[in-house]
Amino acid sequence: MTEQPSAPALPSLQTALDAGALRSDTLREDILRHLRYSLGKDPAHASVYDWRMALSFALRDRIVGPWFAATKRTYASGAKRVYYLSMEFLIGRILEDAAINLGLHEACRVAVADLGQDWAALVEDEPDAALGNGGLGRLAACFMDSMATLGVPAHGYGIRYEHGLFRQRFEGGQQVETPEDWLSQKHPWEFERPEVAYEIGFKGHVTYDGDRARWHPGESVLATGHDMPVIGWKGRWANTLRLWAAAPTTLFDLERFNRGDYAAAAEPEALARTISRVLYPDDTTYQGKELRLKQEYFLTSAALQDILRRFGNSGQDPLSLGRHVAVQLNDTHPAIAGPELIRLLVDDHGVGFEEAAETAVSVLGFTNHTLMPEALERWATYLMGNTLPRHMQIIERIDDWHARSHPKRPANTAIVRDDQVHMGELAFIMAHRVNGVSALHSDLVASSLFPDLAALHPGRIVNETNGITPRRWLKLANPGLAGLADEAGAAGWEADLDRLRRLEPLAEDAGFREKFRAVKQANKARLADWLGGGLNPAAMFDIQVKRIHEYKRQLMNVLETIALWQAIRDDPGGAWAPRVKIFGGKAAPGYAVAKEIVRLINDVGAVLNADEVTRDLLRVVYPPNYNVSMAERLIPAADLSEQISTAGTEASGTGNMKFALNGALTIGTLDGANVEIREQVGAENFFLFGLTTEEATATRATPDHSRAAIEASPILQRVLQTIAEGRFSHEEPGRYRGLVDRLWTNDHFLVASDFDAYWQAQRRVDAAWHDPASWNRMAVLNAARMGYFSSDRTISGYMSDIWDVSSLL
Ligand code: 26Q
Repeated sequence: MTEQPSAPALPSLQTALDAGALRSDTLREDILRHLRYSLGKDPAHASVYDWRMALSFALRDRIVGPWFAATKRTYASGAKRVYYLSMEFLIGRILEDAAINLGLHEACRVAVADLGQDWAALVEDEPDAALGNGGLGRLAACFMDSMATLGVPAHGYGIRYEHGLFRQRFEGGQQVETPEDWLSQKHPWEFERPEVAYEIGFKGHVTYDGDRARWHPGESVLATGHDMPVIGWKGRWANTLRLWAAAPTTLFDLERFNRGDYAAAAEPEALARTISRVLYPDDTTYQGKELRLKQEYFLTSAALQDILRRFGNSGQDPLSLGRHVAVQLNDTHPAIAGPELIRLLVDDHGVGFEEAAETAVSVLGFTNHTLMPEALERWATYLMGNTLPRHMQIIERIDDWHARSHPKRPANTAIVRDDQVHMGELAFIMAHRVNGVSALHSDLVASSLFPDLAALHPGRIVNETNGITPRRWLKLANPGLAGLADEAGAAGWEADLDRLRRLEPLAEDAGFREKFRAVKQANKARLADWLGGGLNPAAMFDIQVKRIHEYKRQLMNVLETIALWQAIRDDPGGAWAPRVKIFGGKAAPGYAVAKEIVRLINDVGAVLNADEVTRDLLRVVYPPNYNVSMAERLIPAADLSEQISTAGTEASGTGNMKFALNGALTIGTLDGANVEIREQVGAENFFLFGLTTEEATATRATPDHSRAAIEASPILQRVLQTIAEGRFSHEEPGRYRGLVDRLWTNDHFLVASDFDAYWQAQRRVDAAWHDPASWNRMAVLNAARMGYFSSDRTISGYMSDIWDVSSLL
């Protein structure tokens, strides 16, 4: 046997569970200390806000130890690091999640109660950190949680938007947006880092010093870092989410000021404030807005400068960057990273172009989240050339380099074509791995989105099916079910979700099923209370919550709701399964069709809920302002999960996973991760309907497909007739005539073609509901078989397939 040289011992990790920290009495003293010294409040005069702040600071104190220890170990190990670049992090509330990960959930309850306060009230006082639109941003938040749990040395990089996603209200059933204002209160989970600041340039011109280019930006702003620690399960590891806020570069101001150009001197300040002011609320149609491009470059440049500064401190050769650093691009939004990294290497470090390009490719990975052509980012060359003149040159050089390395490449693989910079092609060419987010989606990325680039770069496209963190989406959201899983022998599922398999045999155990049912029932009763309106908690809670999009087909759901209402009215004594249809979700402010669907749902709800004949059997509820914290209330109370997108349109979906994990049954199409969920839970425990991707493509190509489908469906015909007559819009009978006309003539998402299959599947759901033992057996099996969809599994896949990094635990 040969003796292995022993590696130097790494600094030890300090977990949050170390002696003393778990005790509620020390926690209570720390809360009081923070109330007094950090907030300057006497307990007698402290508000809920004050108590929440004091508790947050006391918990934050307990994160700092593990956080420093993890940082020390990362430096000492010299291990490869991961950087996750995302324009969105949809985090939600932090306090309770931190308490759970620290193992202090119970201690918090006790300490807070000892102080005469209500834990739930403190938790609910916290505003959501809503720095994202939907699935892509929430995925980034789940990934941060999993990377901290798995001990991956990682940073997240994002923008510290002053205003996150808008707040939604309904006025006369119509969506009204108001600004979100999460930073109006102090944000206790961040540390401002005024010393971490980088200059970010825009516009200007390029000069040459020999063949060395020099970019002279015409404008610049400072990116300043704000760090949020992200603590993993049991407090064994913590990473940093570094969010950039824009600030004026004062020196620049002064120069202009001294020239007497006072108006111009004020410009950079205004520009700076704008850049991190607000999250773009559109996740549907791409619009070539200059401010959006500036935001994307702002994030990307600040992150890469920070990464290179940290790497440079270690004194290594820039060409070895790919061995030490992995940078993941969350969609194309930070895809300017390719040209920016080349620029920094070539212009600032004197590296040759080709070596720089190869280095960049070895560092970068690109995740695609959408196939929809209208959502793909493209920038007009004049806008790119004007905003980032040096990058435009580099992009052309990359295109040239790629064309020369692949002399037979088809014209449509070019980054610059039709006077536009195609960010998808740029990201693909500049990344050593490109991944889709479900098996079906990754196949479609290769076969329809980038077929020619896929052929030029075999092995580059991989699949990493999405996942969700079981800490937030089971333990925090559904303590009843979490406790039952522990009790029933699956303890430890938080870090090993496959352990839920141990519940599988209990699906046959009537006693266990009864406990499982009781948990669901309690969750439903709590939700019914919160929603108000005297909902029947014994009714089936049928829920569709997600952004409002034509492809997600909330419209098909509301049409089926109307059909069901008509069927019940035709036969009020029938054996109907009582249902509460719950909708939730925001429409992008500029997406008129989505807003029309929002209004229709509300209009239909108003009529149906007032109908004495049907109101005990069918209700429609649409609580406004769906967000992460509302999801935590709704999902654990769901009986039926609606995942009904047109096949081939939803990249993955992650709500679908949250529902099934919480014991809801899915009615769904063969789209995104539904396919894999159905494989895992078993086809017999999933209500499948609808066209496949291939069938959908073929149907779309058939002239008059929707007319044929409507004419073949008396049920759908009657529904459309009723809407067109103004039954749900008495004061304006023509309100939905356009919507109905479009279904007849221009039904791209195949609502009509899938309607009857959906209706039939819903009737199978009704039948199943009438056999509670069988329903609950299926529900148990759904939860028990969802282990695969832990984001810990997803991150393990990224670690081995894309990043080549290992855990430091
Ligand atoms: C692009 C340019 C300009 C302004 C905004 C945007 C933009 C912003 C957000 C484009 C797209 C998004 C968000 C996309 C998104 O959320 N996609 C979802 O990603 C999830 C995680 O992978 C998947 O589960 C969903 O299927 C997918 O729709």
